[in-house]
Amino acid sequence: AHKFWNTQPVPHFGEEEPTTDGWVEAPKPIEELRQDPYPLPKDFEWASVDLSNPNQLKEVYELLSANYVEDDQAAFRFQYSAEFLKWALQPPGYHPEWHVAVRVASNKKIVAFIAAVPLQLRVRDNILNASEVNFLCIHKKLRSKRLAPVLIKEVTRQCNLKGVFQALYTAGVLLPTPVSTCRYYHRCLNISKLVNIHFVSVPQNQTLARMIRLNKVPEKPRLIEPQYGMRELEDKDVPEVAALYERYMKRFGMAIHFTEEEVRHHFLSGRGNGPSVKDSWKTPREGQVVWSYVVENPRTHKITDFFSFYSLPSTVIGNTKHNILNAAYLMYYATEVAFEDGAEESGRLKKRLEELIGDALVIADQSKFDVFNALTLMDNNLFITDLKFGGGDGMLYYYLYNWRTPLLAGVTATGDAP
Ligand code: YNC
Ligand code: MG
Repeated sequence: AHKFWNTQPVPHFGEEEPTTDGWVEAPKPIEELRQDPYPLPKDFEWASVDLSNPNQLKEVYELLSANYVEDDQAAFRFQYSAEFLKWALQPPGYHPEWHVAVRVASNKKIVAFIAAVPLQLRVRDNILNASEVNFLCIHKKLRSKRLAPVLIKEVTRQCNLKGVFQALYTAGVLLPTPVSTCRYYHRCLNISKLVNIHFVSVPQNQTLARMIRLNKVPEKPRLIEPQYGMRELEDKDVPEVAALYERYMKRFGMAIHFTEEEVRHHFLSGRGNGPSVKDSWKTPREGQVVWSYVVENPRTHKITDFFSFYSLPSTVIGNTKHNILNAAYLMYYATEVAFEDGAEESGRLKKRLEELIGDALVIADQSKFDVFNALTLMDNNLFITDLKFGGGDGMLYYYLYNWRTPLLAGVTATGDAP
């Protein structure tokens, strides 16, 4: 088993859990690296994709729409929007060479893809100049031909050529060897649609009407009232939010470090076109990928909290009434309200996170999302039960390439997104 992964610089199954952190394989000087691309089966060729070119963006979008990740029952398939792909794959400092495609030599059709983006990753006390690898996809007609290892080796070579020897990646499948394991949780918003598409079913001892009533969320976010000071994130908030993010992430064993420029990209640039409207929580913008809110203390004008979520629809496979499941995914958040006067008292953080994420649910509901998803990472375990999230079937495993570390309890990287 694992003919490919056994050859890679990752901890293998059956090895003892590491007690210290460090690379598996030493970094190599550039001149010692392989200079030419790995060979592909005949009839195929490598291409780097320029996602700034609308035609090439559309080609990747179409490959993924038809061939990317499905659940175990093949009922739903991720349908990343073109705007999402640009946002996720063109962060500050991105390299076009890391957007790797395989084309059919004769007709130039894209049949496989893998992408990496640069990031600074903190694992315990070490800051790594790493990449995040995502969107590995092979056309359904070319599966099980050992093409995936070739794509992985080629993107690794491209990372190495830029001096990057470590990577973060997540997958729904178990491979050697996760540093953390998370479960997906789902907060149902549009019950009748979710029942119709068999995302959930009405339990034996319940009725649809009762289920709808139990899952109803308020019509207006609580913290939007002026005395609390919640509003949409604005450009002027970026330095303060970056600092707040950094302080909160110290709680976890692994976190992505964001520069101010990266905060601007991840929390603001994905927000679509159109002005910041006063009641933006009711109406999403055209092409909006990310929703970001802050709480500004009305007295001190300090930003005390923020939260964000992104839109990732899925295709509903084989349903005649609904073909799209509109899902929101919890991204990053931070709060200092529970810590204001010294040490956190038990229960205060839980209460504050329930207020913040409770309002995120209201905003997502107003923006017509059917479901709001979260993973068991960061401090999510504090609020998922009381905010009525239910455990899903899906798992998400977190992996590090060429880096050993003892098992991590709380991770902060957020799933199938940057
Ligand atoms: C997977 N998801 O185990 P062994 S997640 C990594 N991630 O190798 P073949 C995977 N490896 O076990 P197929 C993988 N899935 O024999 C399978 N593998 O050692 C391994 N699905 O290759 C597998 N996207 O080509 C086996 O398999 C080998 O034709 C078999 O292709 C696989 O993006 C796949 O789920 C997933 O498109 C491409 O099934 C295909 O089945 C597909 O015969 C639907 O491959 C879409 C899907 C995966 C989403 C993701 C993260 C990818 C991380 C890749 C690893 C990166 C390492 C770091 C590199 C940079 C380093 C630096 C610096
Ligand atoms: Mg294959």
